[in-house]
Amino acid sequence: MKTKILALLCIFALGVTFNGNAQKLKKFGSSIEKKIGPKTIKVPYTDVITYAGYASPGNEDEVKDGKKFYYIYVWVPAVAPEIGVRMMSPVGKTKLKKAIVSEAYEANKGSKDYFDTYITLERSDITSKDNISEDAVKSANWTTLARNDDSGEMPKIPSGRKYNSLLRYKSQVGNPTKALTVGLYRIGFTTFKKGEVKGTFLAEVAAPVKLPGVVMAKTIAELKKGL
Ligand SMILES: [Ca+2]
Repeated sequence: MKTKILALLCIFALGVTFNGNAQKLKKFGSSIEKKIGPKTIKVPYTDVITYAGYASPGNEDEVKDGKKFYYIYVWVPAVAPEIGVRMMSPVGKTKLKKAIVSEAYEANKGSKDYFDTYITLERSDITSKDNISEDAVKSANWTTLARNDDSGEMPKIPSGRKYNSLLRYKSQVGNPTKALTVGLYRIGFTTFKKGEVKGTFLAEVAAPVKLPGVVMAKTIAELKKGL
């Protein structure tokens, strides 16, 4: 009996340790704050799109400034007041209830690999969905609106460091180059360090209002299917 209790205690202790390191995303709070009693909370975004992927050497979309970039494309069909982007690696214990799960993630979901994430939010000069094509995307002008390396709001990576990324970008109404107008956007994700990127990741794009017709995809071909 004593051994049994001891074994149970051991399992319990192990469970606690695992949970302590488990990566799990909480609700994605917007920049809008609300007082609830003595606490100030960030009101969660109402529209969140989640993408689960797996980055591996050789499947990057572009090498820019020595960094291997992977892109997720987002078609924004209406003027948005704010866009939130966050990314974590590895996927860890986060539930993928409504996520878009890529084939690469499905094939590698058991992987323990992860990397130090780095995100960018870019807008193209493509403002009509009829003009979206592989060639147009390649030759488009891309403007970086925001970037983030490490965010203290994100779960720590398995080594205990706060290396995951989060950004919130508010539309600057009246400033055509900084407003979140209708158009094709992309999230660039890479590592802080230059070199190979390998591991599972979750990327989320979010808005504080329901934006009907938002399409998010890893490739232009997939994006066009959803338009
Ligand atoms: Ca980072």
